[in-house]
Amino acid sequence: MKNLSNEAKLLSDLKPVAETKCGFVALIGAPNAGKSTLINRLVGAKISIVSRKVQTTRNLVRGIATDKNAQIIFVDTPGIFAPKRRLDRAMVTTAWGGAGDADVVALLVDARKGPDEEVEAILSHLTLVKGRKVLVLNKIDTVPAENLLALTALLNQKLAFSDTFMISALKGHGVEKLKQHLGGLMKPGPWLYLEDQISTAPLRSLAAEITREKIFERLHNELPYQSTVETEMWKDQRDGSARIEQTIYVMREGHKKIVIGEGGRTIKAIGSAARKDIIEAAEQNVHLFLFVKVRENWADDPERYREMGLDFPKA
Ligand SMILES: Nc1nc2c(ncn2[C@@H]2O[C@H](COP(=O)(O)OP(=O)(O)OP(=O)(O)O)[C@@H](O)[C@H]2O)c(=O)[nH]1
Ligand SMILES: [Mg+2]
Repeated sequence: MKNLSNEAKLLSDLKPVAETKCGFVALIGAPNAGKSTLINRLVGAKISIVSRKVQTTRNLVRGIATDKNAQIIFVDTPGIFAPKRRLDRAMVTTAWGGAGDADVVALLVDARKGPDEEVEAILSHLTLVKGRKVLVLNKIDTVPAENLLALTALLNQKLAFSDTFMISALKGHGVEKLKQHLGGLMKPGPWLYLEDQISTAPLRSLAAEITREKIFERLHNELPYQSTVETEMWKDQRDGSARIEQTIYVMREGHKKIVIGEGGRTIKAIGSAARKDIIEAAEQNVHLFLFVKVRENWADDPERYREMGLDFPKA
């Protein structure tokens, strides 16, 4: 009797392991291809910030989705381009690192742009990356259908993709099918994250990213890539709300003036837009306090890289 119940217990322990599947899918592509838009759509919530401008994502953002018994851990990566500055190099190295560690690499290509120089460079490097590769043509809402077949043929000639998908991350077309396919590619194994977890980033980093997105939206022309945001304090209050203090680092005194704006108008607008999104992400009321600090060389400061989740490139 004892043995039997032991056996039953053993079986019940083993069963979920045998049935579940899990794995990593890296989304790579040129800047602005729509990687972050896609990961948000796959996960069903905003976990990675999006903008019209290139080079929005700076580090690896993991989003967790499930398809039946498969847990798929998507890794959003910074856009890959020819890096110049130290921060660019850190971002591109990180993106390729994400691709190398994944079970499946999904290359996102902006169907409107097609295989430009950036995509060509990624394709030639991608041949060196092991593992299964799928091609995802994004933004199909912007091009006539006949162009897509030609583009599929051309890109598949350059690299042997196991499959090609045509999607609109923005509108959602084809995304479910892509998710199901990727779910089918996951290997048997236990889930690495809890069923209801959608991201591995702590809320405080997401909150900092949200504020960065709002700065980007308003000030990209004045401050291209010249700011970074850190959440310095997140304190849950008795009434269920959170007091959050964030510092916006800029490079020059002049930039500080731009962020603050006339009579504090700009920073107020940034703060209220960010607060709205942070409330949604945190599911609690939020009091957001923003501070602006000048750090001429923040882009050369290892501490800032650590906060961003990037390795600091020596040169
Ligand atoms: N029309 C259209 N626009 C899209 C689609 N997917 C993304 N976009 C837009 O493309 C722009 C860039 O999207 P992101 O998701 O930030 O692109 P990304 O690849 O993450 O960019 P980086 O982080 O800079 O590498 C945004 O303005 C999106 O709204 C799509 O399917 N159709
Ligand atoms: Mg992005």
